[in-house]
Amino acid sequence: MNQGRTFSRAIVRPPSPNFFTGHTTADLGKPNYSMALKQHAAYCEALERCGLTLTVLPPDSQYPDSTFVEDTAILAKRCAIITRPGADSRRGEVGTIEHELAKSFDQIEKIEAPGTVDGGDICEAGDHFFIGISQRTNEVGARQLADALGKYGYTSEFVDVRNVKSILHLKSGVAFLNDGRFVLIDELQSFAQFRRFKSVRVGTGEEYAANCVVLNETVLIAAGFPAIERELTQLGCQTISLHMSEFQKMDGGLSCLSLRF
Ligand code: CIR
Repeated sequence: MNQGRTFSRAIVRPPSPNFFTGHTTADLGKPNYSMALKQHAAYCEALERCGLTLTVLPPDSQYPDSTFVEDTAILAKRCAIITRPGADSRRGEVGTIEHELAKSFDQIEKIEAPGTVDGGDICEAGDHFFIGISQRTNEVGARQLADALGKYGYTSEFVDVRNVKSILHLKSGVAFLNDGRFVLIDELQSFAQFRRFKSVRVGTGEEYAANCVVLNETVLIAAGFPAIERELTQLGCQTISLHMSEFQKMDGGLSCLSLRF
């Protein structure tokens, strides 16, 4: 498997002042809004350093979780798929995203009720996609997504993470590196879907850092997790580490703050 994908653009949306009212299972306290804005700005700057041109949507207080744009779409090279987020309160987030994506994608598919899919459950690995079935992505949605991807020549397989209590989405615990390796939390190491690949193990206490983002020649990684960062560097990855504390408080990782294509 060789990802070989070049990214040139991303859509982001800074958090709105009420983003602390969004969904969370983390017990890390209330996010500090001005710090969240600073962390988001640094994130945007890192995307630009990786060569991406950004579309910055205005904060949307109607949807407190709307800064987590990744959950609203799956952007493959040959098509975009608009999701139907698993949380009721997030369903309306897809409207502006679809409008935005119509400017760049000729082929747009949609997940329909009763299917639900959150983009955070979808791990792209070249022309193959791992589709997490989670508390947010249901089997109907996963099947619709697999069919939609299949229309464009992509293959996929399901990974049921409903019993992996430490993660909200599949990608909270896995990332695909360009060289065909997976970054994996311990609980996913034994999954048959990943056993056939080389992996980088994320140790105890560093699980949050499994959600890293490969962008062209660079890997974005959450700051404060030295063991995994050292390991990636030793594998030859060029890394940029970013402070994510305020988004972590709302169950958000690095990947969920952008839609990259
Ligand atoms: C939610 O629970 O929906 C948001 N507070 C966090 C979403 C994180 N999204 C992601 O990891 N892709």
